[in-house]
Amino acid sequence: MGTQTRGRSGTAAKKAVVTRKSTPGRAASAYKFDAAAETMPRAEIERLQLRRLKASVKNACDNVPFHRQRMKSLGFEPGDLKQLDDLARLPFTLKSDLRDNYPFGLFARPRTEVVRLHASSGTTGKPTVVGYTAKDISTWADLMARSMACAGGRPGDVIHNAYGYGLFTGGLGAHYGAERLGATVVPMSGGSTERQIVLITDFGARVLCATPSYALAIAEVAEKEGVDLRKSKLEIGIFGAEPWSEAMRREVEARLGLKAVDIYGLSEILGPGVACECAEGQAGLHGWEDHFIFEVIDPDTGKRLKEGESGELVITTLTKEALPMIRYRTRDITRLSTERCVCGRTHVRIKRITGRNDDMLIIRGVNVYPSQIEAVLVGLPDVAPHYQLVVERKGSMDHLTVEVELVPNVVPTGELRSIVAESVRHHIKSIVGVTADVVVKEPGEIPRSMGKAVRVRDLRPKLV
Ligand code: DLL
Repeated sequence: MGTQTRGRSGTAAKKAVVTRKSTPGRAASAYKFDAAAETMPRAEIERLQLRRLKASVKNACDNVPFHRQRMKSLGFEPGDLKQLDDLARLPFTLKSDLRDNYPFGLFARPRTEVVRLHASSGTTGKPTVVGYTAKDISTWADLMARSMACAGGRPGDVIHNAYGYGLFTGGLGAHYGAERLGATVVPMSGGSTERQIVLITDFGARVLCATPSYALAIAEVAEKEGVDLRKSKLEIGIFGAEPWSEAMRREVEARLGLKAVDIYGLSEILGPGVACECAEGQAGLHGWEDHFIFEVIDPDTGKRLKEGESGELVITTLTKEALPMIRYRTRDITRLSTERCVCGRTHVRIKRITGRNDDMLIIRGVNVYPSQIEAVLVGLPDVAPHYQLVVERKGSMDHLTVEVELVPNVVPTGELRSIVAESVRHHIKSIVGVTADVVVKEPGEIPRSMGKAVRVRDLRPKLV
């Protein structure tokens, strides 16, 4: 599949892939499209999932006291898994379970078999630590290569990787995936934006990997420097690690002259490559069901929701050795769809993640996700697509201020500022339904991110 097959049927896609396999001069290990895995009929996916689920639950039960005790207290044994629905009998795993078992308590392999650790930044308490065996790293590389190919990447591409390297899974995840794809990876990491632009141009990158907010920052700096990245070789952006809107997709596509594809993942499950959009459809991320089971639950009751209903995504790993996860509550809000995709892949689609449970602001009773505000702002005249939401407590009420920025090429008169402020206020009220103050800032005043953007400054007193 990939860009060669854009808009074609699944069968045509397979043909294109066969051609790609035999291209001379490519590394013998270069990624090969696995039609058997990616276009498997649903009944076959479910048979495979049940077989792998039994093994994964057994791995957790045999090797992780935390899981064993929980199953024992329910009188549940791995052998009780007779059908996929039996998974719903098992309890959820929470981020706090990882913290409570810090650092290696949920590992199902001795530390000596763990070849890599990653960890969250730990801004709230202890970091969450995740570990991988050599086989896990290889599975991750396979799934990232599959995701990149799904996004339109091809063996032989130059892939410019601006995800941060280090404990964050973005950099190394994309790196190993690009190598497994058979591409030439530029391990740039985040930052040094001027240099990013020089190397994207000079090395002829076809694919850019970055958070969408950083991709936009790259576009902005390039425009300031008079470099037109739309004329570069860039064709595909593989963007993720933070919520972003359709409006933002159109904005980045227009400013970088590429097709922007959404990629999803989280450290606790794997890192990037848990799910990825296809270039053909750009309509939801294919969740790789041969390695994971996806459920959507009502975050309040924990009940499983029907296909198409919006709720919290819960993921169970099927093939992870070092850190098997059973019904992990991601906090991410989305919907699932098993509707057939134009690309021919049969794996479930995870619709755009609108935000996290814990990012949701409740302003005077109205639920507000930053991505909803983003969708309003992007595209409004004279407003740049950079913003922050400031939440304060005024008396007993929460109060929202939206900080926006003027585009660079306007004269920032007082009159223009008040017209922009009024227009933003009006659109937020009528589309999102919340009343907000609007502060209009100078171009460049809203902080830019090199990784995940900080969209909310919550100044409310912390509850103790
Ligand atoms: O952000 C992994 C990743 C790296 C994904 C690069 C894609 C690209 P964590 O740092 O553990 O891992 O953060 C995971 O980020 O639970 C979501 O809340 C959010 N997130 C990740 N991808 C998306 C996306 C990486 N495409 C958390 N859309 C997840 C919305 C996303 N949110």
